[in-house]
Amino acid sequence: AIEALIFDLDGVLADTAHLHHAAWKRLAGELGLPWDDDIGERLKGVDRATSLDLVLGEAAGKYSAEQKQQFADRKNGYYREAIGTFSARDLLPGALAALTAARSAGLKIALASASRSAGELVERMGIAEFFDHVVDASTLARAKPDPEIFRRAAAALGVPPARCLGIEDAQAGVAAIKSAGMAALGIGDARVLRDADAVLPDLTSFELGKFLAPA
Ligand code: B16
Ligand code: MG
Repeated sequence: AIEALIFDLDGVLADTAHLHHAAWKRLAGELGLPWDDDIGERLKGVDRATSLDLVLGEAAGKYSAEQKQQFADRKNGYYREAIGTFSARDLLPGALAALTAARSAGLKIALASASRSAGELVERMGIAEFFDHVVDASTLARAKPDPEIFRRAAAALGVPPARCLGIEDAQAGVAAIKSAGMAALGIGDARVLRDADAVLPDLTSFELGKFLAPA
């Protein structure tokens, strides 16, 4: 049976994907790089350095490691500016209800976000106290789709992966959950999140009872 829920943040609980997207697009514009809005889907759940490589595309080889670090910092500055006014209003629909249901059912709850701003965001949105553990993204050796972040969350909760349900909006995230040996609930488009065990358009239709049955 499921004993823990491990949530992704961006695109699952918090409406931040468009802000990451806008910050990268601004950087790309400044660098005179081509921009295709489809890149937004591929940036989801991917860590900052990998996102930068996707944005730079063929131009990636032109820049030194120092320049790339500066670009990543610049994008992060734009993003940090955008989340400076974040509050409970920026929770995605159904997020608070899902967290409340999980806590009432006595489940453990962890946050497995690739974002280094995750801790600040959950504070700003007023949901920090729901989490028994928040993985510190800056301490990870490998980014999603590697299972490290989900494994770390399960270990911190003391719950075996087979009894955890991971909840993700990104392809890379669903892949990470499955490689960690967990059940995956995808949030978004079922055609994109093909490898998830179940997919919902958003958390408003989340019914915890459906996921608690013995595995
Ligand atoms: P930062 P998640 C991910 O968060 C975002 O989806 C992704 O777009 C972003 O690049 C990544 O966090 C790193 O964020 O630059 O703030 O450290 O979906 O794993 O919650
Ligand atoms: Mg996400």
